[in-house]
This record gives sequence, structure tokens and C-alpha cells, in this order.
Amino acid sequence: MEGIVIKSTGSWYLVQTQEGETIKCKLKGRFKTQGIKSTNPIAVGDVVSFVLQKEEGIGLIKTIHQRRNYLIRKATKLSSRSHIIAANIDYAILVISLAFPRTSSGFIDRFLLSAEAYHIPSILVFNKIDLNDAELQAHLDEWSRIYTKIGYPCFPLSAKTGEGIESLKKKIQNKTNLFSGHSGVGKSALINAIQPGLQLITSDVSDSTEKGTHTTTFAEMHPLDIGGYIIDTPGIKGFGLIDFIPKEVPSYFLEFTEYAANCKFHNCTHTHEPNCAVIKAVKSGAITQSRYNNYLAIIKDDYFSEKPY
Ligand SMILES: Nc1nc2c(ncn2[C@@H]2O[C@H](COP(=O)(O)OP(=O)(O)OP(=O)(O)O)[C@@H](O)[C@H]2O)c(=O)[nH]1
Ligand SMILES: [Mg+2]
Ligand SMILES: [Zn+2]
Repeated sequence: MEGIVIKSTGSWYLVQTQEGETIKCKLKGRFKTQGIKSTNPIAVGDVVSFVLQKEEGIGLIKTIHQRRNYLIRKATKLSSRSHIIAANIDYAILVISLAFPRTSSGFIDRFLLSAEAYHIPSILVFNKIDLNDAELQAHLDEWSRIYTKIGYPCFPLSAKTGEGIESLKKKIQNKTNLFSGHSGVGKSALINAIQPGLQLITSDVSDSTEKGTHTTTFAEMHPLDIGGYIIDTPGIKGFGLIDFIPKEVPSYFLEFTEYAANCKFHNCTHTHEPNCAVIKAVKSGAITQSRYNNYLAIIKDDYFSEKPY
């Protein structure tokens, strides 16, 4: 039998067949992964073949079908192992809140970089606009302008009041959409607003730490009445990058590429070289300083320090 993994707990999986039946599945003892050192061999969105064990009514997963794509991050900051967030996705959607909890531009840029490296189009959703005062709103407008110009669609909205939800729905209908972001930014609340009746559990951000409480604990894929799916995922703290060759990083900062062609050295790292057109563009304001700072932080990341440029 064949189906798509719609829920993953790590020890068992819920697989939906083409006929719409959902079957609880486990992994066959020794399971060959696709050469990725990952804490989870199978992720939500994977298409799998399994054998139904008639007596227990559960399936044994034998193989994963070739993935069209996947999004991956380091399991923990210091780990060399990776965690596949989801597979076979059309849009990687980062849900951001500017206050309570705060999402940093560094986190956003790491997420975008990874999605670029894995050829997955990304969308930025700025949730909780009902909480924004004038200062935060100005901040949001600025980020929205910057990222839209680079080519990332931005959707300011409120899962609470419903403002802005319709235009996001138009964008994501008939697609498989991954929702990721820090705990407490409102991923599950937003999915409830998009697909009434789901009643996903949400919980308040802690007053003292201003952080979420990790309410969603397993990735799960939900079908939408408007067509397509949303994958809700547990909140993540950081976005550790994996499998990058440092010299590839500039090409994933999309707005750098048109300037990089004019750098004096073809292998310019845009850090210290003379006649660097990217640095010039940062100075003139054509490239946003925060994007450049995040670029520098990423290439100086511990992960890269073992590998010389
Ligand atoms: N004011 C306001 N609060 C919101 C909005 N969206 C979500 N919240 C609240 O934010 C809190 C966290 O929402 P969740 O949906 O549980 O957040 P999450 O991103 O799913 O968090 P994890 O499952 O822990 O990763 C809840 O108290 C929600 O009611 C919004 O647009 N405005
Ligand atoms: Mg949640
Ligand atoms: Zn340069």
C-alpha cells in the first residue's frame, strides 16, 4: 500500500492512502534512510510504501519515495545531526511575531537561506498585527518593504481578528504549505483561522519569559477546504544551518547576486576584498545593512569555521 505521512511522532506515523483512509504505521526494523544523517528518517509529507499487518491493523513502512524537496535544520545548536522538518512542500511559510515572542531578522534570514538552498519558495507571515503599536507597525512596514523587494511575499495579518487572512488563503490554496517559526508566534491559531473546525490547541505566551510554551509537539498535516494542506510544526528556537558550502551562501542572498557580478574578484566573499560591489551596495543602502550583517554572522558561524573558504 502507498500513502502520504500526515503525522509523525517519531515512534509512529499516520499515513493517509489515496482512498482517504488513515493508517497508523511503524518503521520496519532496519530502515535505510536516503543518506541523510537525520534524527527523523521519515517526515510529514513523505510518500511511503507500507505493508498492512492484518492482525494488528498497523502498517510497516518499507520504503520512502524519492522526495521532491525537503526542509532541514540542525537538530540542536551543537549537534551534527539534522532534523527534516517536512518533505514535498510547495511553500515554506515562516510565521513571525514582532512582539511576544520576538522574531529576529537573523532567524528570518537563516530560514530563507535554507529554503533557497533547498529550492523551496518562501513566504513571510507577520502575525499578531492587532498587538502592534505605532513603533512596531513602522518596523513591520520596513521589513515588509525589504523582503517584498527581494522577492519574498509578505503577509501582515492577525489570526485573532482575522485581518489579512483572506489574501494569505488565496496565495496558499491548492498548495502544500509548511508553517514554521518560534513557539508562540501563533502558527496553530492561524491554521485554526484558515480552517475553522480544526480546533488545534493553542496556549498563551508566558508573561515572564515572553516565550511560547511549545504547545504543538508533533508535525501534522491538515487538509484545507480551499484545497491543499497546511503542515503545523512544533515551535523552534533557532535555525541551525546544515550542509552548506560557505562559498555558496552569497548566492542564496538573492539581492546580492546582481551586485556580486561586479566585484573585482570572481570568488569575492564580500567581507574584506577591495572593490567589492556588494559592500558598496550596502554602503549606498541598496542592500539592507541587517541582511548583510546576518550574512556575515552566517558565514562566520562555528559550523563553517572548520571549513576554510
Ligand atoms: N493578540 C494576538 N494573539 C495571537 C494571535 N495569534 C495567536 N495569538 C496567541 O498567541 C498564543 C500562541 O499561539 P499558538 O497558536 O499556540 O502558537 P504556536 O506558534 O502554534 O506555538 P507552538 O505550538 O508552541 O509552536 C496564543 O495565546 C494565541 O491565542 C494574534 O494574531 N493576535
Ligand atoms: Mg502550535
Ligand atoms: Zn564582493
